[in-house]
Amino acid sequence: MKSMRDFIAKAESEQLLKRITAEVDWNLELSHIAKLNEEQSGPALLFENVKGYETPVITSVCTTVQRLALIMGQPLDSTLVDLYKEWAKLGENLLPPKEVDKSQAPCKENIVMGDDIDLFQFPVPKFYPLDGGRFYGTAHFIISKDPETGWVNLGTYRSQLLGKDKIGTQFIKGKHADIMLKKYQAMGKPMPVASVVGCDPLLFILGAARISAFVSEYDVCGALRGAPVEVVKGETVDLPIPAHAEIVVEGEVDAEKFMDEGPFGEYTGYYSGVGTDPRNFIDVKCVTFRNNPIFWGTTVGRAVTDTHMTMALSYGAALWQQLLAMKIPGLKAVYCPPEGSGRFMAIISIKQMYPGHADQVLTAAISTEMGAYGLKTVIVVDEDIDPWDIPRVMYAVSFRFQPNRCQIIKRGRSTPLDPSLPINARDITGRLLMDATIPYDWKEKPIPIELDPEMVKRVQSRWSELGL
Ligand SMILES: Cc1cc2nc3c(=O)[nH]c(=O)nc-3n(C[C@H](O)[C@H](O)[C@H](O)COP(=O)(O)O)c2cc1C
Ligand SMILES: [Mn+2]
Repeated sequence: MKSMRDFIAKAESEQLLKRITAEVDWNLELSHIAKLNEEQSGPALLFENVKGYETPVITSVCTTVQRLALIMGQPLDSTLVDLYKEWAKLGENLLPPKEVDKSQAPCKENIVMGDDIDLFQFPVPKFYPLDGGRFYGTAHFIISKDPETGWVNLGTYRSQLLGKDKIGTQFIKGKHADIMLKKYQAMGKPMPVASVVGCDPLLFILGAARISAFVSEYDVCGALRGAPVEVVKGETVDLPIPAHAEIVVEGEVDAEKFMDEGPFGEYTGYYSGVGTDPRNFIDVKCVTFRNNPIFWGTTVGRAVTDTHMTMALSYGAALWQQLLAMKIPGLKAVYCPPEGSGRFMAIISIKQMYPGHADQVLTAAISTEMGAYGLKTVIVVDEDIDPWDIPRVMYAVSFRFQPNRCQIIKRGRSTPLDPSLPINARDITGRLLMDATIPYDWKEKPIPIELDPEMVKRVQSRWSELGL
């Protein structure tokens, strides 16, 4: 799968995509159809008739585990945990992108520069009534390059449409684009960037994934696909661009220039602040797009919908991979529930092998790249509990967990989006480490109640006789 068009063809042949031919308004209507559709785990939607526009809009690409499996090229009956394991296995063999000639890059079919640029030519949706405007970049990512090392980063940071050649940015502190932007600022230069809308969906998933610093998401995509991503040089920026992208915006971000941005209905189900804030923006210098481009959006807002599933896959896979890399024995599985956007809670099952093993896993989880940012609650369970089997996890939390053995970490890196913290004090979060295992070091363990196997057989053979 190299492009959004490949995804559409595959999803359609598996009946996982629906074309909407009726006219739909970009102003709230489109997002509300997508949101309600996603709440029912509905199909990917290709809106072919957006009021006032020729360009179609696709939404709900990542909403179900089945479609995540399709994107990853895995069997359609895979579970999220299967996908984490596959990701961790394939993700080891980083494969850099391959540069292709412009003639082989459909993203260059149309090139618009300077005064001719008008981003209002695309059917950019407005998602929720209190949103500050239309959001151009939701299912997109921003490409930037570290000025010192050349490391190329792909990061999904929302972008509001602020003018015909201006889109907002919100690089949260410590995100890779933020780290890079500060370096350009120190050099007194704006940062060249490119935003990509519409591409191999795996690239977007990786844009939103917590891949370690200094690693390019392009190389991870190559690893997961088993084939390098085909990239082409930007027209005005020295950045590799996915050759099969639908719409590419090239421009620069000046760390010292601001425009009013937001608010935006975030994946926490709340607004990230109380109103508009001054934020950096992309001054757009060039737009390139395919013939008949396809615009892509993801509904954010209240869980569980498209963004939450995207994050449940990439955050869970990253946590699993990063824990494996620590070479802790006995790890069985990890589950990051989509209800927590895959990022606020993790459940880990282990086969305990020594005293303190469960504690080691708990503290390891919050020390991974993924866990060190915003993960608030970690639960470790014994191997007889599947971490995705929430009723069984509740059983373990009820009958094996003991509050006197839990640990509260008072300070850790937070996300400014966490609505459980006051709006002006969201830099630092606490963390809860819950050991819901039977302690390894207990000499006398609770004796489980077993049924008598002979009697079970006998009763089963009499089942219909008993009228059951
Ligand atoms: C739809 C969507 C919107 C997002 N918006 C932002 C945002 O505005 N700012 C931000 O810092 N992270 C945002 N994120 C989360 C980042 O994509 C995520 O933290 C990712 O790891 C950033 O890339 P990086 O690790 O290379 O910095 C968003 C994720 C999704 C799926
Ligand atoms: Mn990154």
